[in-house]
Order: sequence, then structure tokens, then C-alpha cells
Amino acid sequence: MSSQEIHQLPQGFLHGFATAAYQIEGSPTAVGRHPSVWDTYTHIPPVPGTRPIADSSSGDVATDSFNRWRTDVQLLKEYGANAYRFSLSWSRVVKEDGKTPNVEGIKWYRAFIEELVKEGIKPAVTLYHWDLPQVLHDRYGGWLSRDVVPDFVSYAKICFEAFGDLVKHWITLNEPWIVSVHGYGYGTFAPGRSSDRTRSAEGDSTTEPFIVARHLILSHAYAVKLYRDEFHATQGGVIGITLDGSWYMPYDDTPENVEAVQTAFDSRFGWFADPIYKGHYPASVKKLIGDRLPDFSEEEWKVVKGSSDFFGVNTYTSNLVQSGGSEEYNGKIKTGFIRPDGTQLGTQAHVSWLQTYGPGFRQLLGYLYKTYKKPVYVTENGFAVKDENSLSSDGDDVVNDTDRVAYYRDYTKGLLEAVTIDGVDVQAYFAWSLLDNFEWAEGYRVRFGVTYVNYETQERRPKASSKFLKEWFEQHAQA
Ligand code: GBH
Repeated sequence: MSSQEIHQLPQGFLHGFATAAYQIEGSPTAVGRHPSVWDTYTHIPPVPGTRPIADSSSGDVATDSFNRWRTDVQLLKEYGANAYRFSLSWSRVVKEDGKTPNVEGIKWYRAFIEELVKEGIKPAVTLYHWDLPQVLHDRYGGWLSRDVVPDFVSYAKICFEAFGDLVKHWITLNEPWIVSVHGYGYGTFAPGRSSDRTRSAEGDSTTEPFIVARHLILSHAYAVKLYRDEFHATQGGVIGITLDGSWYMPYDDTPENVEAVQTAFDSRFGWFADPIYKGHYPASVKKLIGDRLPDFSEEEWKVVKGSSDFFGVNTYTSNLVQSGGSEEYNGKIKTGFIRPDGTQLGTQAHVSWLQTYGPGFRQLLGYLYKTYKKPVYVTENGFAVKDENSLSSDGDDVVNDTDRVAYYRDYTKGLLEAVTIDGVDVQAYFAWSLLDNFEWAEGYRVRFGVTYVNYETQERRPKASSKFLKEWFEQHAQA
């Protein structure tokens, strides 16, 4: 390989790792933090006797990153990251009234962000990664009420004021589809509302996810408006949203299955992305949800349309799509990994929803760029190795994460081809995750980290995948 052929990622490309507050911080009452809906959900099951979390755990300790943050910054340095995506805990940043700045909490984040910057690591900050202050849920139903919009905007304002001199990359919301559907449809994530009475005592899965989605979109859009009106001129950063989804391909070439692919994209991405980047809902979503899909006023549409500087995407896998599913959040399509000839897309992860398929990643990057015409930020991408959690923490097997290395080899190849061959404007890549951590409803049974965490001692051990990415960043990103 000649020297011209390496360093193909564009100047200024952000490369690093991602985490989220509730999954790593622990210390739920330190520096004036108060409960979020995830504290409540993990401690009080929505229906007595049910187990919302597979191993009955919580984020009370997690990776203890509230105390071990200097170690985490050193890991980032060691891995050659020039950026770190993490989220702020809303209930550490504001007081228990849900509004007033919490000086102690802000001071803690400020010290952390200063350390990152000092080490040459750019902070990419997510304002909301699923941890709504419980007080706002109790006061007016949280995301179910439009009252959440001014509260989110005032929280965002506190963050721009406190950290905006150092933070130049803001992500308003992480995966609003998941918040809406898992939180208020299936009831498998906090606050655990669902029509399924074996999961939840309250909720209406046929309407609530759509109402919640509307308030998420408005909260995002008005926070962006505030940033652009009052902070951008002096702080000069960018702000956008992160959506999640997969690359969808037809199971076979029947017209129904080919059409189902577009419906899959519309339901997973378009429900949020079309309003934000195009200023209208996708036709297939409108048709399917009808008048349960709440519209925006003319004034709101003006704020929503164009409210993201980039397309943030969390993506892990690809799916083969068939028509004829029953579930409307997904556009009534069926997804799978097995082709008609019986072969599967790639290596199966420990979680059922994930198989390795790098070519689909390349295709997805191209699709999002072509469809939404914004620079793409890959804000999460990663793999959970099968049975990794049953390995002994003392042995070397836990750091020899061969399937994760193979995954990253395949996906970084897809990324590079998207950039250099397809001409896709990708400007960031964050691997999920810096550390093994609290994997929501799976608890600590599922590990996504490039660093092994021994949950008894909190010892961190770099896995082979961290070394692979370090070398890949060195070879492909410009200094
Ligand atoms: C990301 O979501 C999250 O942003 C991150 O916090 C998380 O740790 C990471 O994924 C790894 O899971 O069990 O069949 O109902 C990615 C979207 C949402 C995909 C939840 C899997 C559960 C599918 N994920 N979903 S299922």
C-alpha cells in the first residue's frame, strides 16, 4: 500500500467511542443527582412480580465512571480516540424541581469535559440518552405531555451555557424511535408503559408512542432553534439528532417484499427523519397510523424542518425484509437474517437482533446521505460476542474478542468504501462502546465494550478490538 492510499478519512473526521450516562456513571445520588425514569424502572418493576431487567440489576454502580472518569479518559487516549460521545444525566444537571441548574452536577461534568479537551479528545455530547427526570414524569406524564418541550429546552440552555465554550458537537436525542416504542409501546424500557398488561399496569400502545414521538421531535427542534438563535454565533458548534436503524434488503424480488423495504425505512428512520430533514411525514407512515399520527402546526413545521446539521445514526446490523408483519411501529413488515437459500447474513451476536454484515453498513451510509442530504455521523456501531459473559474474568479469553474484531474489520471496510468509493460525506465514527456496561433490559449479561469490565473489582482490560480500532484509526484518519 503506497502512502497515498492510506489516511483516506477526511480532515477533521471524528473517531472514537461512545457511552451513555445511565449505562456507565453509577453514583445515583452524588452531587445532587435525583432519580430518572430508569432508576425507577430498574428498582420498581412496572407490574409487581415481573423482572424488567434480565439479571434484576440496575445502573446503581454500572462501571462506576462517576468515580473512575480519569481512567476512562486514559483509555480513550490509549486507544487513539480524537473524540468521545457520552451523554449528560439530565437529573444531575438540574435540581429536583426539574428546572434550576444544579451547580454541583454541572461542576462535575465541567471537570470531566475540561480533562477531555486537555487530552485532545473532542466531546460529542448527547443531551438525552433515555434518562428522563422522574419528577417530570410524575408532574405531567413526561414525554406524554407537551409541557416537556419547554423543560427540555431550558435544560438544553443550561448545558449550552455551561459547556458550550468547550463542546462543539451536540446531539439532542438518542434514538427517539426506541424511546417511543420500547418505552410506551412494548413497555420493555423505562417508563415501561404498554397495553400488554403482563408488562405494565398502565399505557395505551396504540396511541402513546405517536404522542411521545411528537413531543420528542418538538423538544429536539426547539432546542436546536435555541442553539442557532442564541449560541451558534459565539460558540460555533453543530447540533443534530441521532436515529437508529438497520440496512433493509428485500428477502427476495417479489414486488411486495421490494415495497416492504421502503416501508421499513419509512417506519424506522422516516417517522422522525422525514419531518426533521424534509418537513413532512412519510406517506406510508401516514397511511398506516392515520389520525393517530399527530400533526404539527404550521409554525411548528417551520421549526422542525431543517432542524439537524447532520444525520446521526446508530446502526448495528442489516435485515432481510418481507411484507406481511403485524406490528405497525415497524410498518407491518417482517425482518430476518436467513436468505431463501438457507444461508444467513453473518456471524450471530449474543443478542438475537444482531448479525455482522459490513456491506449493509456501506449501503446504509449511502442511502442516508442520498435521502437526507446531510453529513452522516455514525454515533454508535458495535457487536456483542456470543457467551462473552460466561468467560472467566481472570483468563485471557475475555480480551480475545475475535468475533468483535471481525465485526469491526468488516464495518470499517464498509465505512471506508462508502467514503472513498461512493463519495458519502461521513464525518464521524463512534464505536459502541468504550466499556462493557449496563445494557438496559439485558442488564450486565450482554457486553458491547472494547474494554472488558470486571464488575466485581471494576478492573478494566483492553480487548483485542480496542487494539484493532486504535491501529485502524492510526492508519486511516489524518492527524
Ligand atoms: C443502542 O440502541 C443504544 O443507544 C445503546 O444505549 C445500547 O447500549 C446499544 O444499542 C446496544 O444495544 O431485544 O429484540 O427488543 C440500538 C437499538 C434498541 C437495538 C433495542 C435492539 C432491542 C431489540 N437497539 N433493541 S429486542
